[in-house]
Amino acid sequence: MPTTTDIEQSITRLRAEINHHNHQYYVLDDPQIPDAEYDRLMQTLQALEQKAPELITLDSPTQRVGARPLAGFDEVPHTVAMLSLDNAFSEEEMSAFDRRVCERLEVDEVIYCAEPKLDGLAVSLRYEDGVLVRAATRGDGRVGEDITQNVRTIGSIPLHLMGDDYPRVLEVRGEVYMAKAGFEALNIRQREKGEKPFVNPRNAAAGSLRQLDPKITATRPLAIFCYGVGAVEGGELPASHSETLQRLRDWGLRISPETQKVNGVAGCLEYYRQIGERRAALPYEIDGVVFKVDAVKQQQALGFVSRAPRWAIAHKFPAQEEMTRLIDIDIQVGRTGALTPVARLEPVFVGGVTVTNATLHNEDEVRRKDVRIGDTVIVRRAGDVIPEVVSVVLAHRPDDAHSFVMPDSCPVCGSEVRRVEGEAVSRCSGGLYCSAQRKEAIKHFASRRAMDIEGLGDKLVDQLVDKQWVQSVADLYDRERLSHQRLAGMERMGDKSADNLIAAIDKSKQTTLARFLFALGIREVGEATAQALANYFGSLPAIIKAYKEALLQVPDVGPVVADNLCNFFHERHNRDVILSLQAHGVQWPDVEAAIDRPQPLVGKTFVLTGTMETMTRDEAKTQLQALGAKVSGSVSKKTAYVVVGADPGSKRDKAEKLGVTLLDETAFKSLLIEVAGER
Ligand code: 5U1
Repeated sequence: MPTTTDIEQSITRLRAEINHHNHQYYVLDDPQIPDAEYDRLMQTLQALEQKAPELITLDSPTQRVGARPLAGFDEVPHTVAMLSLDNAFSEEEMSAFDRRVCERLEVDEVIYCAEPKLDGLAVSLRYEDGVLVRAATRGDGRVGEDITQNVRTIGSIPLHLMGDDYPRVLEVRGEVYMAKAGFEALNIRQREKGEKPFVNPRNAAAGSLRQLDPKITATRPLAIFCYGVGAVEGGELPASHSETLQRLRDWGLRISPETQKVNGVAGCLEYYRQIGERRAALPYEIDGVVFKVDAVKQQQALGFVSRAPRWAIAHKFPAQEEMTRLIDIDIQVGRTGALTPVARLEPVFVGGVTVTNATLHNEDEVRRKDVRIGDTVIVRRAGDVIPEVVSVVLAHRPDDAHSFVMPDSCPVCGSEVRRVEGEAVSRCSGGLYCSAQRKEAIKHFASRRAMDIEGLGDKLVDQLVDKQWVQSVADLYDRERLSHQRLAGMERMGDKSADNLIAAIDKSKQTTLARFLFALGIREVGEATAQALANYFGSLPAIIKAYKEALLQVPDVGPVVADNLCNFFHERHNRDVILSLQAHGVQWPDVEAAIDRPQPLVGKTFVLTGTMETMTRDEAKTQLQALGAKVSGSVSKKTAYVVVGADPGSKRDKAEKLGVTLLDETAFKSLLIEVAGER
């Protein structure tokens, strides 16, 4: 009879052996034993674990599938935001990106780390003490969904990191994708089962990860390439991105074999050309190449704008184009009343999806391209952007093709259509009288980055407005208008969906000032501007009361946005909606207003040059601005101080010539502490 210690030893040995073969097969693509032998090892381990179930651990290779189906996905806040990437669509845009990077870093050439951009789904994997404890989708970048159960079924994702020198907490970021062959095979199985095939590998990957039953995910041929890190605690990573990827590889994570360091923009363009040539032969779909500044210090000096880092870019492959017939041109009325001509097309498959509508942008564009109803047109789709009509194939123009005329009254509400001199856009003048504008305003209000009302989709909003149950965003919170009974009786709803929607609406009542401002849908007030307004004024009454001159003091607010804000809050109707929302319990905490804080550095201009050890340039800038200073990009006689980090550029020399005071990092930090103390 084998003793418990014998069993324990066998289990440990078998797990190590299986993990090794898993890594060889899924990560290195270099299997060392036949499948039958691997299956035998697994069966032996399963049998031993059945004999000693107390020895089963979460990271055992037998535990990849097994959990029961979920009722839904929990939310996971990302400790370090999951960023998105800016795009470049041409060599000129790539060169402009590289110029910006070099200018900011004050260097002549930068080393980049290049890798293909896969068309899949971004995920974050959290390892604690080497064990995979959580996997999440990107979501809105700040909060994602918990897909741990499903991710555990993916063979190329280790349940336990290899080696022993990994940080105590390590969040790994990567793209889960489905290879071309796996996608074809899956679609054959789908058709055989009488189920709908997937349109493209990306949709198949996303659909597979969003399965509530991990047993289904386990049957899907998913894989991962890891491309970065999020939170790191209890350990340090190397000083460059390329070395970090090598460490991830050492810990058993799958990294693209195409990853390569390149020199300057010339190196980037050459890499892009070479991958482009091999694109069709690659076993997975890619939609471009990602370039990242390799040195972590330089990444820190460059910092971020909004949701994307300044140190990375996706150079996309050219958009895909197809020919089809334009059946008609409809008018879409947007949130701000803008009328957009939309081409209704004979369905055409472009870049992996079937396209039936494409934007024509505005009246001038229709005229410039001479697009007529009945024409054969070229349709383009680039990445995730809305498909557009690029041009007309004149040789195919039929005799009865006829021109498009912008209507002079709104097709939805009949109000007069106006076009302001010098603007390309025609607008419905109906404002919130127009049900189309109301619908769009409500969709924007409920959207994820605004009030984040889950389950209030576009179709539901259309129905609620058409039934006249919801006339303004405040009506969403009115339980008489939006009763459980009414909601449950709607198309594709029921008791449970109605309950969930009401709970989501109630949850949205606790929000932030920035989200609320953004949700109001004031023209040209995007997320960043809403955040800047909230930081500067701290409360909604202060913003409503502010004159144009005060609004212009807010970073990023120019005369047009200031006018839009004044006009919006001047409207009685808008103020009533805000009051009604607050009366229904919508609330947010006030924040400390920048204007209330003393600003000891008002009137002083700083210039930052070189790389600091303990803070990024963006952090230094934010601190200086909070103290009232202006931060400029160039040195002049008016500059009060030039802050000099490591490897400074020509700004330091210029400052010396002009006799401007130079501060090294230590002196700069002392100054910050000193003036902050004065507040
Ligand atoms: N290959 C790759 N894809 N991708 C996507 N690298 C990469 N990096 C990303 C994203 C969103 O973001 C980091 C630059 C933060």
